[in-house]
Amino acid sequence: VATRRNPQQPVLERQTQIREPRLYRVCLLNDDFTPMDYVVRILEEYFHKSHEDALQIMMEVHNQGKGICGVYPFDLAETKVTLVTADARQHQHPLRCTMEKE
Ligand code: NFA
Repeated sequence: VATRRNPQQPVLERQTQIREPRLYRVCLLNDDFTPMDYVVRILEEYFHKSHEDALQIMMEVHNQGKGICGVYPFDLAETKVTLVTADARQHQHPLRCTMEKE
């Protein structure tokens, strides 16, 4: 259903405040069981990383306990967390993927 402009209200006074969406970091957390090559595959497939970048992020997670896969608006971040978690569980890996406010 189309919303109509109130003809009493001049168009020029209907200026709307536009804001950038809040951004969220999507992170992977280390564990002792998920295979390294699987984590690299996840970073390539869901976060569009080059093989080199994927390897580097995977090693950061492995060594530091956590690494950033990407920064996205809420809905995209949430979708990535859901898809990565589903993929990991399907493959019976305990890999955890989380999101946090930038
Ligand atoms: N620590 C895992 C291993 O040694 C690898 C891993 C990296 C797991 C990044 C989770 C995240 N197999």
